[in-house]
Amino acid sequence: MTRRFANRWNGGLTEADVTPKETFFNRRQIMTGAGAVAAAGLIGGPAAAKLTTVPSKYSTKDTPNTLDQITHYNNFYEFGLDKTDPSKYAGQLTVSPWSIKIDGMVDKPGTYALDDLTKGVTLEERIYRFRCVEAWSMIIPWDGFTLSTLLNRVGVQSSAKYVAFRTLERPSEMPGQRSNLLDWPYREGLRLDEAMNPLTILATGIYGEPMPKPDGAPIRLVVPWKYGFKSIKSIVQITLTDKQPETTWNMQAPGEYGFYSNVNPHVDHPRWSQASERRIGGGLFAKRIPTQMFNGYGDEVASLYKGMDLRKFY
Ligand SMILES: Nc1nc2c(c(=O)[nH]1)N[C@H]1C(S)=C(S)[C@@H](COP(=O)(O)O)O[C@H]1N2
Ligand SMILES: [Mo]
Repeated sequence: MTRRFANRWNGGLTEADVTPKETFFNRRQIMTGAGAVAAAGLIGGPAAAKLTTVPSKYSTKDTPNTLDQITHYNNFYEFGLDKTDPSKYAGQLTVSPWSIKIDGMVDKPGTYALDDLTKGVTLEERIYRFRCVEAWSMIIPWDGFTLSTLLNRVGVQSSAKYVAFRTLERPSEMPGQRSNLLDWPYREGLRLDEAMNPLTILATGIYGEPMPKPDGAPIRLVVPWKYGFKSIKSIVQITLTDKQPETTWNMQAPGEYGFYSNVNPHVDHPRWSQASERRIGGGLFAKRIPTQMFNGYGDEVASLYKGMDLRKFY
């Protein structure tokens, strides 16, 4: 497996080097439920019981994808390049105990157990559109809480302007990290006002189940108006800083992936159009859907970018 990664590594790898596996879904006509996903070892952690969540006013009305689709068509390069690799290899990831180091420009830095960070927090169900830069999309019913809840708990200092995130680095359980496929650990960042926006959540589950491992157990970011790669998985570090953070895909291919990465049908990726998308589960011949500015969340977030040239700040 390591060899396969090494061979594919050519210094110019991009997020879309793997063709979407459309045929995969044609083979998977029988949709299985949460039970089958749990049985496959993809949902881990002590909280096997259903989580209690309240519906959120930010949810879309679109019909969600099935849990089976949501856990078998993933980008999680720590487990391989193929969309089906995370469903095959993420089961081995230990997600309990889990802690997050919070540092930088905060009043209460420290390494916090995940249970302590989420104690007393109400989980909301957020049904969000999720749009990948490769032009596929899903509708996912996340369970989570606003990132601002956590940031307010630790106290953001007035000097902070950005939030940086890092994923777990554990090659013994993450086979993709045994090669230099990407510059590990996976890194992402948001401007502080983006981070504090009520749409931005830390998700800990899907469909009332603990976060499935292929989707970034036990806790991952969800930023619904940005391309999928901004939504970093399996977070172990959150740093408040006054400098724009390095981000994995921007370091990998700066001409293709910028810091902002807002969903924008008018700004094409250098190698393909971003004007439309293919909904996962719609079948091979389903019509493509026109992509909406800010993924349809313009009312909530357009004001964050007033006066900015989004062609320049892509
Ligand atoms: N740590 C980590 N986070 C990641 C990725 C990754 O490879 N590693 N892939 C990103 C990309 S490109 C996408 S589209 C989404 C996919 O999320 P999903 O598999 O839950 O749909 O996760 C993002 N977060
Ligand atoms: Mo993506």
